[in-house]
Amino acid sequence: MTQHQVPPGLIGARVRRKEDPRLLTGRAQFVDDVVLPGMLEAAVLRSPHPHARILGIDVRAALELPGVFAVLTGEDVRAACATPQPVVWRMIPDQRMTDQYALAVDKVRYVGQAVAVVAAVDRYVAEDALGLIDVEYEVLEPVVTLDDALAEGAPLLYDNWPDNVSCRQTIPKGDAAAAFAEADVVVTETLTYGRQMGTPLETRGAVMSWDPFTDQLEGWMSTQSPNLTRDLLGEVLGLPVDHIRVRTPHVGGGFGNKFDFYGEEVLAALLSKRTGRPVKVIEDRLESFVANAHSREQRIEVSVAAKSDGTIIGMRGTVWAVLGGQLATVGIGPCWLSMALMAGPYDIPHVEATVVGVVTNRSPYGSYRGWGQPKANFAHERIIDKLAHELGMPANEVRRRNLIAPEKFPYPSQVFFYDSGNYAECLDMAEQAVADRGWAKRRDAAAEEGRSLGIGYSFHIEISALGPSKIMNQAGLQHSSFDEEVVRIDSAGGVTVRTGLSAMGQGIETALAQVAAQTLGVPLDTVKVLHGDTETNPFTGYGTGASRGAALGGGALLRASSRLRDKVLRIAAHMLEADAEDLEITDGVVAVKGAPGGPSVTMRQIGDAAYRRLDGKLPDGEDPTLEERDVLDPDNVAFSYGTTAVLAEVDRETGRVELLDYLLVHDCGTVINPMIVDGQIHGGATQGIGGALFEEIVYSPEGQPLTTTFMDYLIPTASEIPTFETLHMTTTADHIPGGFKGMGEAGTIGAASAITAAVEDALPELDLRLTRLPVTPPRLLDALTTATPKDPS
Ligand code: MCN
Repeated sequence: MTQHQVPPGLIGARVRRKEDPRLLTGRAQFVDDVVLPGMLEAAVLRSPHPHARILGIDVRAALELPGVFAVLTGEDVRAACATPQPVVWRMIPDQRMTDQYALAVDKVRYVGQAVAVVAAVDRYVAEDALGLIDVEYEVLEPVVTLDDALAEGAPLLYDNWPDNVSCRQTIPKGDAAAAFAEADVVVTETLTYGRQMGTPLETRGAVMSWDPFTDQLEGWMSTQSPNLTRDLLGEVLGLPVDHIRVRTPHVGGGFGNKFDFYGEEVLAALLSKRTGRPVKVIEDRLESFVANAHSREQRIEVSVAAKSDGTIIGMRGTVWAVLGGQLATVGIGPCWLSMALMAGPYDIPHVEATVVGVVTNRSPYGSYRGWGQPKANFAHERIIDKLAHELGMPANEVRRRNLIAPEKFPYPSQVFFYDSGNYAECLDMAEQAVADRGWAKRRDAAAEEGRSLGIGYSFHIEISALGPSKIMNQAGLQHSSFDEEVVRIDSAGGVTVRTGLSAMGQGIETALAQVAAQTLGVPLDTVKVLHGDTETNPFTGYGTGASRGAALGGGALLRASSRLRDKVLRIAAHMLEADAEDLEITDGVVAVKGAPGGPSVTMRQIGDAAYRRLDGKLPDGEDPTLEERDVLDPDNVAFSYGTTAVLAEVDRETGRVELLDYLLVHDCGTVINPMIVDGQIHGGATQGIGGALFEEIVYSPEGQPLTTTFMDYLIPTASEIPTFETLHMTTTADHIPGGFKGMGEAGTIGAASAITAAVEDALPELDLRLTRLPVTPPRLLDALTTATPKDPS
């Protein structure tokens, strides 16, 4: 058996999630449940202006309020910190950095930027004290939109920059100019992706406790990346990392936002140092809308050069990243990825893609589930649809003609090597499934009744299993991206897995337990998975992001568990006076293969032999205890992929789009738990639907955010969400033990492309191209009234 094949069993089983009973019975503990003796609570004063110079801050009245223990301003933070807030993705070497601290020092550059912070006996007093802080601002002209920022003579966000451009990079593959010169047809599109963000049920928060006698810092945080957070805290605070412990209680949703490292955790640490007491800071929902990483907003110009038979020979594109007032932890990362993956799953020999990062007076642009991929997908899928329209071919024919063929893997794209896949088969499966379900008949029958139904497709790829650390370092990541897993059988035969990966709802605890239980041959409920503590758990580079948990954690754990199983079998062989090769482990009992009822030993007896009663039971030369660890730093990332098909209905009177059916054919290599994978796809697709039809963070022309409650920022509810169906295919990642690929972001990536295509299909008489997201009812009504009828020729 090769390393990427696993025998059927618990891996691949739809077992119920181990995490759910705690969550469903209300026994889960979140950061706000952490209460320490003498703990203070903090509140943050935030800028009401999008762009202003800070002329002075008077905190005297706030400090005098009974119950207030400390007030910090930007100058205090700068003096106390070793570095500004770090940016870990630096793929563009000459990028202009924004070097900001947890509190604004000289200028504010977005509404909601933190300006001062108060620690008090409780949040009420802290909030009252905020009202007593007097900040003198010189209000400056805001730079609200991309066009404002790029305009000749635009106000500058950074006085020492020549313009508002933070970075620009072009990555070529082949000779795009030559391809465009010899094309039969060239199509061009300008696309606008709206500004969005993840909205976890639990907002961000931290409790920090700085021991003044030992300089040990203990933190409880709602973060997806405890190890990275510990490292970055160390960097900013100038503390050795072994003085810092980060714990993550339950994380009530992360969605990428909680991957980033925020100023509030630094503020709580500094306040704790200043007061000698633990300090809690919890973001409220309004703060969440302005202080959380925003994402997605881009303008993308994309063109393809094609032959008249639909073969694409060249692609050009520019991603205009509408960054906020300062760089977030991931810097240009997500926007760079939109550029790097613009050609998507297509075998295009000549590509020239550019990313330009532009700062504006909006909240910082950071991580959100999918990273740059939904935008890259919107670019390549919308341009495919347009090319098909231009050539009078079905869009899926154009896709099929250009999808990377299975024999071309590993396939060199502009930047990455795609590892494996059978893309055309995936598209075929989706088309067949749609045909089997009679969607076209439903559409045509509805048309007879005067209703407007349409079918849309998209094809997506997803980068996952983020390693290999050295290459990522060379690409600009200021951190590692390997994973380490530890598995131990205790003296009573129970299994404990320790992981540095963190859980935020994606089911990693169950998935890892399945891998360990199957490999060790023990019942699932005897496996405990411990996570969320940097002191007691192994180091995971990066954090839980980039859909790396199942592949890297699963792969490392598979190897560690296999070695532990070998040791168990050696001990059992000694105890049973048998040959280890003749033994098997079933339900935690080791016995001779094919000899039911014969001599056997239980995991508990083996635990006893390895920990307590070594004499005579532990073979000579075998160390006591039962523990193994493994590190996985794969030599490539892994690309999963899928086809999304959507059946949508458009209400021509209201411009409302209703999703009637939603299908995804998906391949993430070996699936550990198909039930969780389906759930991940549903959750991701729900976010994708939000971004396609409902969610947008809107700013007024003056730079004020207008969407700061769920009354304005419309996340889809159960009534807007269709029934999802997922079909699986399996192309293993041969460089990952177990063959696992990641998929946690899959649903977000292809949703908007498929939905916009379905809406266009529902309005066949109109020459309608939907290029702006989200497609809200007013936008669609506007498009309906301005679109020209299709040329009947
Ligand atoms: N899985 C599997 N077999 C595979 C791949 C995945 O069974 N071959 C299952 C596993 O249970 C695994 C889960 O799917 O735990 C997701 O796996 P993976 O793709 O490795 O993703 P990560 O564990 O790295 O999770 C991160 C990813 C990202 S980047 C975001 S953001 C995200 C997400 O997944 N945020 C989530 N899923 C989320 N789900 C919930 N409920 N809440 C979030 O905030």
